[in-house]
Amino acid sequence: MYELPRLNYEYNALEPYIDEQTMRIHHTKHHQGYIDKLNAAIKGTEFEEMDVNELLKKINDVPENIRAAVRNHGGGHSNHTFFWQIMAPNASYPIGKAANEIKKTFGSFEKFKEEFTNAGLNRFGSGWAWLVLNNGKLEIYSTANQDSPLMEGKIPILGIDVWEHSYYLKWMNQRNKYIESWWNVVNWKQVEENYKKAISN
Ligand code: MN3
Repeated sequence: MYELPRLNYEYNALEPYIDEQTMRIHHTKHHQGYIDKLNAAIKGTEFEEMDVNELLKKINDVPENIRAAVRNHGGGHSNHTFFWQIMAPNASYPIGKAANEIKKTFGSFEKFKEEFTNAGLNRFGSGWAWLVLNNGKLEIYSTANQDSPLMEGKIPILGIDVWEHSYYLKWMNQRNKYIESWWNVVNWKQVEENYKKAISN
């Protein structure tokens, strides 16, 4: 059975960029909701003890009668667990191998930021924008709903939740303001960890 992971910071720690109430509801209601529904879907199956990321990599082996539930709620659990980690108060600046590779791939950090921001802005409806490692190369793209890059063999390095529940209380309809603000809380140390782990796979 899956459980809600603790945050490494307080609900108000990302203020003023992400407000306390949004963080609290997002973590205790939305993320918990995905976990509850995932647990209900896999109860009594061979998938009960599996790491959620391994489960998503094998999504096509999951029996059809629970596949949609695992896709949505397993994706939701994995994506949010990842999301809490790539944010932090007093966020650093891009560092290390990841920063170098970002510059190399996208031309400059500013170019990267622009492309990633556009991926989030252009995602119609609910979903995520991602920086992933795909066959050894960095790539920006977006997914719908709670689909995870892991489902298509890509490794997430950085990601932003662009569902309205992640910004509506503070920014209302202004997804652009939310994304602009979010850059202030990106945990680049974790991004570097994610990148190093991904390239050593
Ligand atoms: Mn969310």
